[in-house]
Amino acid sequence: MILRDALRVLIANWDGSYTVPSRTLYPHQWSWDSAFIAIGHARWSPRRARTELLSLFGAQWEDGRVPHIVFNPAVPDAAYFPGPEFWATRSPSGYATSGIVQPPVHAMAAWRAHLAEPDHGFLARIYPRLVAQQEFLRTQRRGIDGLISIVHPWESGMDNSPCWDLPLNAVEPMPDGVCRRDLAHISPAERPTDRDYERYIALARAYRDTGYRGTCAFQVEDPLFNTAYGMAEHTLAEIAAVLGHDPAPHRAEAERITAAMVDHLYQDGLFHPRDAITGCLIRSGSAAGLTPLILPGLPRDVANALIGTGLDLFGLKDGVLPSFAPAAPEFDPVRYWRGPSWINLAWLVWQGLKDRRPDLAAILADGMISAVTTSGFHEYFDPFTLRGHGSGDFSWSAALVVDVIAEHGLKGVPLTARELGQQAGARGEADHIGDHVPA
Ligand code: 2M8
Repeated sequence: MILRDALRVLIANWDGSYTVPSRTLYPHQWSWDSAFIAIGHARWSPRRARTELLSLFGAQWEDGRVPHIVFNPAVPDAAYFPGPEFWATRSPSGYATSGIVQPPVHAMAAWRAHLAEPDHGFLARIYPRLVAQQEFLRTQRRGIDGLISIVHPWESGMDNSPCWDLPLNAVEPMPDGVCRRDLAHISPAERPTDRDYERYIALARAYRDTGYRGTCAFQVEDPLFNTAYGMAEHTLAEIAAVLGHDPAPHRAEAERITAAMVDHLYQDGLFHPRDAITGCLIRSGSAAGLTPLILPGLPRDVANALIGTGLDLFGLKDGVLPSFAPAAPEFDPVRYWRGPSWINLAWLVWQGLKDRRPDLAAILADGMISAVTTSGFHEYFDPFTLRGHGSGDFSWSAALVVDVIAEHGLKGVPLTARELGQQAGARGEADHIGDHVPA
């Protein structure tokens, strides 16, 4: 039943060559959403997974950046703010896009699509694009200690995290021209405040006015973003080996970034963001600080300490991972990225625990399944009551739970792709994905 429902969400949110995160709140293509969604698609329709990723990379810029939103021209301007008019830019292929990026989790998704159904042609097509995505980050965002910076909270993917409160204080809010559409769908108690939005817009406007290349008032080295970057290099090494390219430079880069993170972002059992302008660590209780667990080269003592922090501060044993430590004063169980549990964060930490602590990984997998079984495929969940918040029928919640069920199973028994398709009753749909396959 839960699988059938998950696939119903993914099918309903499919737009011909990609999946919208939500029909109401997010009616375009989002970058890291597409990667998480492709990870789910890979379990029941690898073709859909490949198409999802190729369509996103079809809007890649010449400098290698993969924009965080690719706008669908058929969606009215009033449906989402800030829309194409605000960003005022296009990809070389002609798509209206935003000019900022999101965590590069796409190589992981491409590799999973390939493992699900080996396709050399797909890998050969996507590999140079994934390399260019990393190259953009290296050339335009790397600081003196070798860490990658984000220039907007939206680039973290965890937009409203309390971690950004301090660096955002340096940004003058700009109420002019802010036209929130999100509140037409979701209660203000579950979304960022107007003040936060005014700062988001001020920052995005200032970056836009530099031609999306200049320096910004917000520059942060974020553990989740750098983890995604490092993981991308690990995965590119695997892909390079299949394609007959040299994997060694990717491995070396993955090791280098892991060491830089441990040297500069790790303190007292957790990774913290660092303000790249002041050089100060933003000591915080964000669950992003646990995601380096997925890096294979993480020193064992650091991994063990992270697990200890996961148990002490984030209640890992309860199976539901809050996005922010509940004991922290900024914690809010229902406001976007300030405490609720998100399936993508839990999924990343689950990946990091599978080899290191299979017992805890199993608890987390059951917790993800239990959240969606209790409340449906919500965008986020109150970590104590499991009540759903934000958008309903949210694509990555559905997609990643498909992945969890495929591997961990329902009641701990994994499913084969065939069983999964049969249970979901959607194989037919999987093969009919529409005509719009990216060139
Ligand atoms: C949220 O972000 C967008 C801006 O990019 C928004 O609030 O309008 C975040 O949760 C982000 O991580 C996610 O990619 C996006 C679409 O699901 O929504």
